[in-house]
Amino acid sequence: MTFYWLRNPAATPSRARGFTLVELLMTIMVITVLTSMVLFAMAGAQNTAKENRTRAQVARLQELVMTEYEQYESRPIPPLNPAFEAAVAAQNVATGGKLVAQMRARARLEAVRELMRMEMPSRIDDVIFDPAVLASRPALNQAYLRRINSLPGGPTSWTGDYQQAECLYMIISKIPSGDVSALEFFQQDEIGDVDGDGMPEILDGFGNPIRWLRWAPGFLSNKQSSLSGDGDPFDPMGVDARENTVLATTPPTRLAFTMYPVVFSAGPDGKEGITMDFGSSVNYGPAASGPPYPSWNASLFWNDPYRLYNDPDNGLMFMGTPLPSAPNDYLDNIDGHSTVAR
Ligand SMILES: [Ca+2]
Ligand SMILES: [Ca+2]
Ligand SMILES: [Ca+2]
Repeated sequence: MTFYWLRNPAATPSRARGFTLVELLMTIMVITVLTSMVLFAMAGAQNTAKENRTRAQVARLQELVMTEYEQYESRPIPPLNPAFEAAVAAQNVATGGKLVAQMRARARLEAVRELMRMEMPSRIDDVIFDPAVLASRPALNQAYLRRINSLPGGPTSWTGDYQQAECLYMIISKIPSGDVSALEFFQQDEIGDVDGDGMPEILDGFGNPIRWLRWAPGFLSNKQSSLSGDGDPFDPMGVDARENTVLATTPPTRLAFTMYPVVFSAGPDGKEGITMDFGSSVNYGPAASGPPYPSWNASLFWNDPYRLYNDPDNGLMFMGTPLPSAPNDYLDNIDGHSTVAR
């Protein structure tokens, strides 16, 4: 039996129907939403990777500076400036010779603070200012000076931008690790010179210089607080008058307390949002405007861990204090106090 297909014009199927405009628009919308979801997820993953990398870098740097910092508790003191020694002796005479041990402790404390300032700098002035307590510049500080002096544009071509990061780089470059420096722990692409002044910085996952503050009394964390009740471990005899000055807050605030250096990244937003040594030395508040600075010599102020910075926008501030003028900038920072357990 044979069937013949009879052409019936009425039965001819119409050409495959196209998409209507609404369907097309719906399809485009769905594709757009899916694409943006994928892109968003990818960007999120990239940001997480950058954050993780930064966290690891900050933790490593924090460990390195903590190891150096802790050594100063038992650091032998080099010869002192004769003028400083004479001032110590005069004080001892004035107290009837009864405070010899305290005076020695005082001299040691001032010397240790100056060693830290010159060997673990976090600002340009820390490196270049003359010693006031020590008889001469420590060898490590002289090495830093040689580096600055060898800049193609001379020592003054070292700019204040990222100075905390540039100091951190110099410190790490001089920490020995076997036959090489601790800088070898870092890849080539982790080192840069964002401000192009010839002084390198270690860069975080977002490409911004990783900074540090040796002393940051305004930086409150799970590790350090003026409310903690812990005294300065470098001043076991409490010879800094502030060691015994406690403000009647609840709980009581100490003017001298245990501080830890803090290494930090400005985070994804690239803004640090805390008080640092932004400006020149004239911006620092001396004893009169800060907490009482017990000193035989006003220039010892440069070695004062609790010195104040006169911020043009925010007034007198302790280093490390979140900036009231930009209260959200510090929130995404990645700091060594929260990345390191010790
Ligand atoms: Ca610079
Ligand atoms: Ca630089
Ligand atoms: Ca930030």
